Amino acid sequence: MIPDLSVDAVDLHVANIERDGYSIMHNAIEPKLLAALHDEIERLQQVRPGGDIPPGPFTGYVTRRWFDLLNDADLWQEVAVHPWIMQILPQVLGDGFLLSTMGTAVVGHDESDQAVHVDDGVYGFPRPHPNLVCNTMWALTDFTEATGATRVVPGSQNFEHDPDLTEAYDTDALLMPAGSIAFVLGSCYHGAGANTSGEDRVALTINYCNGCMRQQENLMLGIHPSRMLSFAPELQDLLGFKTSVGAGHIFAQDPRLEMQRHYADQSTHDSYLDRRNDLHNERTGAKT
Ligand SMILES: O=C(O)CCC(=O)C(=O)O
Repeated sequence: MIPDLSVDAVDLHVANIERDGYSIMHNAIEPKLLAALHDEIERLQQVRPGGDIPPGPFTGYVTRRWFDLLNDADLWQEVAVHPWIMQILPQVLGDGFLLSTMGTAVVGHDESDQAVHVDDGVYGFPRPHPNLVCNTMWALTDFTEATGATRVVPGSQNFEHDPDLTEAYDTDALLMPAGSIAFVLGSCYHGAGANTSGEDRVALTINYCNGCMRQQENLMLGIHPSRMLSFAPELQDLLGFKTSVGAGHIFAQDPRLEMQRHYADQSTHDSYLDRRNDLHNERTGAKT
């Protein structure tokens, strides 16, 4: 298991995120997990070829994005609660923050750069506002200029407006070796770089939000309750199994109690998952 970050390291990342809108952690993904993630992405390519969403100008034409990952291999449960991320995010998003969406971003060769955007733009809040979202970009291969490292506009979390998606901004590349994880604040202007390397840039985007915001993926509906009850309590909390200030209760109690009464006697095997991959073409509109 990866050792905890020191208090000084946590403080440094929190300060970087506050000042620049991003921060990079090196050697954050242990070699065994890194290898297992590559194997899992190859498996996803076999069972749901090309990713879970159709090609498009914003999400990419040769970028493979798989979602709903907590219904896939067990290792995604480990990814969601990475210990260093869990140490840092309470100071960025506040206690009771939630997992918002988990996806892959496997950017293929010849993909052009993505429009510069913000991840908390979905909420449409006037700026400046408190931190609503923080993304974590997991580099499973090297992030270089050529592979299409995520590009950021440092300090843009303080800008008064969300970016104009048609505009070209001065950006810096988040250069980092495979095994690193970068935090990118939801209000920091950013986008994937163009990939001219001839190889895939393999990454995860694991995105968290403040506990009073709606999660981007409807995780509470997408995962069967009895399956969620089999997850570690820390992950259940991130899915919404605990109250955040006054939000998220049932009968003014910890919602976990009612979830257990309701679903604990049901099988953790969700039979829908047996045919979920077979519906891939129907979901993405892919021709068979
Ligand atoms: O893949 C990247 O480098 C950034 C992805 C991103 O920002 C997004 O898809 O919202």
